[in-house]
Amino acid sequence: MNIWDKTHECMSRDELEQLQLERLQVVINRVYKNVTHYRKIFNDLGIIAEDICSLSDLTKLPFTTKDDLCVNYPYGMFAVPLREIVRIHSSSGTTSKPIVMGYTKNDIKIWSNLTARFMTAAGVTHDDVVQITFRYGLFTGAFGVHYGAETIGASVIPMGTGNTDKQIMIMQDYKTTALVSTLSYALVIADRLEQLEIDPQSLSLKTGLFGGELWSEKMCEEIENRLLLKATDNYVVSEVMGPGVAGECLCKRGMHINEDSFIPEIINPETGALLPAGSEGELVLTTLTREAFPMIRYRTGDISSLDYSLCECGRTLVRMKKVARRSDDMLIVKGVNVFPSQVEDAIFSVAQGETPYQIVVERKGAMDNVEVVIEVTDKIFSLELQKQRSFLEAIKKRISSVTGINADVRLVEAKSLLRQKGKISRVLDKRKL
Ligand code: DLL
Repeated sequence: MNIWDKTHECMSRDELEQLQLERLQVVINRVYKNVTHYRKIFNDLGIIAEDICSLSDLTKLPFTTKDDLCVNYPYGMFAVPLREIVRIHSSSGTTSKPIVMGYTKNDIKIWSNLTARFMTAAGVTHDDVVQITFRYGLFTGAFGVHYGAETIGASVIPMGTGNTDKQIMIMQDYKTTALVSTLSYALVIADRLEQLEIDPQSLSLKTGLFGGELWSEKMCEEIENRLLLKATDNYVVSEVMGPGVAGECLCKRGMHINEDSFIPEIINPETGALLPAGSEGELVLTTLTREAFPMIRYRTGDISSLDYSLCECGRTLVRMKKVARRSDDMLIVKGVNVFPSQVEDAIFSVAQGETPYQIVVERKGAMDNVEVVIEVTDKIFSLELQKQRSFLEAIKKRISSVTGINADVRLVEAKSLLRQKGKISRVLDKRKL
């Protein structure tokens, strides 16, 4: 089994912790000097950089949340001037404004190498032809993996999303060996291959790198059998970097976290208390190598646990279990993060006030489907049919522009949505993940 960076992926725990502490102290000094948000919080709490003498002192520091990042939109959390930023990405915030992440030249270099690590761990080499079906653009997914694959020396096909028939044609003709996608999109490809009566044996696929969303062992087996490849999971958090935070090796006993770049902690999501090794709780990450956008104790909202036992692959990096669920109400729909609050804002802004609604998420075949069901109110009822249609269309457009997903929007009779203690639950997630 190949290892991309033996020095950092196979360090003894003592060496690793020494490196983490040195890097952490540098980060603390930098954010204090350069990021007003952190300077203010540290001053309020009376924390000085010298207070951080050991890794366990990390718990003295405050958490960073998505809301902190939203408040500091767009560039407030940057630790370098804009002229040093060479790339800007964004991810969904809890409000209608996204979170904006910046990268220096060096950040991109480090990111590419961290991504190269999990791709190598999944079996990718310079002999591979890598087809990337993530969306290119503001999302971190496609570019992160793209640069990682190029760093390895593989041949990259930057397909982007959609157009499944063309994806399949290219997969056949260009002899794709490694497929980068969400697992649900890989299932769509498998369904289409069946419809077109294309035998997967006739393809050259060997490796599937599936990140960005929750998937079960059962789904993994299904895709391995249908596409005849080895599937591994990898974990993406844009706020701390993008893809390359953690990824499975072929032993598939959890995703190795790149601990020389991120310190992981598991906390009780209710109290914020640090939990002992092996406990299930919310994953918190502190970046150690990000120059432009350092993050101290970032609350990912993902529930997982850490396994420090040694892995047969030879990597000493801790493994995080597959994400079990979210600690908040964030939905992941076709790999896109959606907060119910964003959808609610979209509905209320078009309706010019509160109106009863429910978000219904289902899986239709392999794909997620979102429907927003809105109860007819007197105000809506009084609109003529044409105006009702434009009203629904305007909500659909607004949801799409804020969240990036296409939802079906329809009206239902007044008082027809199920109420519990007089309240409609905002989300009905019917998917069995
Ligand atoms: O955009 C994730 C993505 C990448 C989607 C590529 C599609 C294609 P973020 O918007 O930063 O990144 O979303 C990060 O996605 O906190 C988890 O809740 C979830 N997530 C990421 N990887 C996994 C995974 C994209 N392997 C959020 N398993 C994270 C389960 C995952 N959930």
